[in-house]
Amino acid sequence: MSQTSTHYRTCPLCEATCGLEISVEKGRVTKTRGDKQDVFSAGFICPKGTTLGALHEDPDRLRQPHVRKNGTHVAVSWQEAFVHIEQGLARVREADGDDALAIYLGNPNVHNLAGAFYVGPLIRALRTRSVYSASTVDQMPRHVSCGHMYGSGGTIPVPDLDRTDYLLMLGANPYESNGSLATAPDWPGRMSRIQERGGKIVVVDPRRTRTAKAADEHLTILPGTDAHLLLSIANVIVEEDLSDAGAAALHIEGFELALAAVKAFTPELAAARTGIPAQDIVRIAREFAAAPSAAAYGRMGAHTTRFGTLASWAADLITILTGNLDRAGGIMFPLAAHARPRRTGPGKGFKVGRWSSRVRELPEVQGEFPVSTLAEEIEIEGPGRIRALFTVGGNPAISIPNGGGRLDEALAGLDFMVSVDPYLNETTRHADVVLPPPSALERSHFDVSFTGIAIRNVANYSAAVFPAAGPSEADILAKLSLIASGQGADAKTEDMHQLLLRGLVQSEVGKAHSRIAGRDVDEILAGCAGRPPEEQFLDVLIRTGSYGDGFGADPRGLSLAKLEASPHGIDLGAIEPGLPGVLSTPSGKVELLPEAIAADLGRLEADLEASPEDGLQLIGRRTVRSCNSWMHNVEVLVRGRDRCTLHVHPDDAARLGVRDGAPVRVASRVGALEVPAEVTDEIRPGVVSLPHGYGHGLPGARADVAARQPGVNSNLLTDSEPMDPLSGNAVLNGIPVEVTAAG
Ligand SMILES: Nc1nc2c(c(=O)[nH]1)N[C@H]1C(S)=C(S)[C@@H](COP(=O)(O)OP(=O)(O)OC[C@H]3O[C@@H](n4cnc5c(=O)[nH]c(N)nc54)[C@H](O)[C@@H]3O)O[C@H]1N2
Ligand SMILES: Nc1nc2c(c(=O)[nH]1)N[C@H]1C(S)=C(S)[C@@H](COP(=O)(O)OP(=O)(O)OC[C@H]3O[C@@H](n4cnc5c(=O)[nH]c(N)nc54)[C@H](O)[C@@H]3O)O[C@H]1N2
Ligand code: SF4
Ligand SMILES: [Mo]
Repeated sequence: MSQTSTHYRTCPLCEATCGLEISVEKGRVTKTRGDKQDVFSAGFICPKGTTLGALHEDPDRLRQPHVRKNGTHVAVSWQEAFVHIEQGLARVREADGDDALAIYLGNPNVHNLAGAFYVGPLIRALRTRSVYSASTVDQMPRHVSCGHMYGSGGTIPVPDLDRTDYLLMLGANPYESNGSLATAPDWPGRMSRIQERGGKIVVVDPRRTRTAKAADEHLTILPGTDAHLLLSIANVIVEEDLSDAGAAALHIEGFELALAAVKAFTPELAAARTGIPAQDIVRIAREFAAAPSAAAYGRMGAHTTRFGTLASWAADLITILTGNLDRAGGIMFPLAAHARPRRTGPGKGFKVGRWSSRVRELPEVQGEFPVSTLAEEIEIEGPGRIRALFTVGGNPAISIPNGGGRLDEALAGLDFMVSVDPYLNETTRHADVVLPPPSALERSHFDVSFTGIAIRNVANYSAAVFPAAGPSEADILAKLSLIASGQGADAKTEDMHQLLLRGLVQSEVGKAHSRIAGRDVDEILAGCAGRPPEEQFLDVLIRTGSYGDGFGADPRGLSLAKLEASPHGIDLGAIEPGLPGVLSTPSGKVELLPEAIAADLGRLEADLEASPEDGLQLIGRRTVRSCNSWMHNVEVLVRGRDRCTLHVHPDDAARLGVRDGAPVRVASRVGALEVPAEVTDEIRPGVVSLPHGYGHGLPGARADVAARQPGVNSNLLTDSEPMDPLSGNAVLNGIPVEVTAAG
């Protein structure tokens, strides 16, 4: 057997889903390049893409379960770890009941198959409503606005990057982040092709980012005011009679009401709030309406503010008012390989608030509570107080408001904590038991989440590069589910897998419209046997999905085996119009002015009168060599200058007596920290920026490289009180701070 081999696989680290070509020699990765033949990424990668080998070999990555004994984590057998969990869980349940259990799900869950299929069963087995995730420090506003407009939180239109003539981007920096809620490898290339086609890109950001530099126009907005900008653009479109929903009009409810709702939001008032001159707002509105096709696209900067859901809605609003919904070059609904075939007719619609949080009585959204409330739910006494926490692939001690201080203390005070994570990080250092999943190279991959929001319909399966040294993440989560449902540490995970799979197939054959309606369950199960369980799930979804082979019904259709035989992926074509089949609102139409949105507009209108902040406002940023909090342990990515600095505009620096490179003290309502200043005119005066994901080197954490350049935790400054009320999303941008020279 040859000792060198080449493997093609999709990078699971961010939303861009780049294809990698990985060379392996004697069991070690020797080279990683972009896969030029990948049907979607065509060779594009970023610096992180080459580090899967380094992550796999990182000596700090846990290979064995760890249990905390006398304050330190020691390696134990899997059996010992599971018995420990069984006992710990029993203790908490006996003392405080099911309501004392909670779960936090971090970002990597949407980047692997186990997360897609095994997190739900674990939540059900825990019998708890205390579910938290990184979604409420991220994209929850988008789920909520789309849920109200299109009927489901998962029905998210994406900008048609490859065909649009006009892209208005708010609070997104894909040159560093590689994009979000619009999966597209090589944003830079796709953006320049918009310009080569004669199109225009406008970037709205308080910072002159690399993305802003590449754009045709950059508007330096004041933080937290994107909803104002977008509504004033809508106002111009309406006042100047430029609105025309085009072919989508047939499927839109509330058009006239929406036109009336934007009356108050004039460009003059918006100018005062956003810092963008009224004549620019008017011009952008006219350009947007006149463009042959146009798309408004907002992300982190637009969503993680007090008006996040309104901003998300308003971006779709202006796109719809100008006839750009569901057509080439506008915003469109992808159709992934595993997506259910579309059906028309009214749906159940989108509901929030089916239950409420204990302390602040905030509504459940998508089955979750705002993660900003996690600390108080642990701290405050009374029935239902959280006493045991499961975390799966997350680091809330760094990623959520008040993470470093208050949540850190709360975690230390829990009665029991279990983490599924490959690292002892700032959060998992508090866990009684840490269960490490295999590395990314030790598992197969398919992007269930991101093919659903990709700007082109593609399907790409990758096989594992190395055999897994321990149980798969699906096995770990299945075992936790068995333990949580009272079946003990010795229960067989295979039984759980079979139960879940059978359930999926049974429900599918029972659906009148399914491609396998009425078929024999055992026959179908036999048809996808012989693979890891998470792949069998995927196979069932793909084969019963929109392009599927229906287990023999359509031999030309897709199956996992077909994908496996196409290591560079299968291109399923450009996105096609999907109305009305994508909709699941009770009306069966797009709700242009949903009730919840209409009710919240008053809050924005009241904010028109607010005077702009006179002090400094803090915003975040990402750099291409980071991945939230967990990749600062990769030497090649952190080499060189310190990237955890406070960006300060020269005018502010002069006024505050702050020198480039010198330490400054930054204080907010809730906390303070010291960090080196970086004086740069790439940020708007009055605004300062600090990246998140730092604050390493804490006792009990194990990440040697990261600890050498620990940086500071920016979420010591963010406040867990203010929120976007419709989504429960945290406010991570536009935080009032004071900056003073330190030292
Ligand atoms: N390199 C790298 N890539 C990543 C990640 C990472 O940590 N590092 N994380 C991944 C994840 S989980 C996500 S969700 C995505 C996020 O992807 P993006 O949404 O592109 O996120 P950011 O790069 O943070 O860009 C947000 C931009 O908003 C600007 N901004 C701040 N406040 C405001 C405001 O009020 N209004 C406007 N208009 N702009 C504002 C900031 O200056 C910043 O440039 O990135 C993913 N990709
Ligand atoms: N101030 C501020 N705060 C922010 C943001 C911001 O822009 N500004 N961004 C927010 C955003 S968009 C996000 S998504 C969150 C991220 O918040 P989190 O998801 O809480 O944090 P991460 O740093 O992504 O931590 C991921 C963890 O998963 C582990 N991990 C990696 N791969 C796997 C795997 O395959 N399986 C399992 N089980 N674990 C794995 C890593 O070791 C790491 O510990 O942070 C948010 N916080
Ligand atoms: S852009 Fe994202 S998916 Fe592509 S190589 Fe970098 S981290 Fe991986
Ligand atoms: Mo995120």
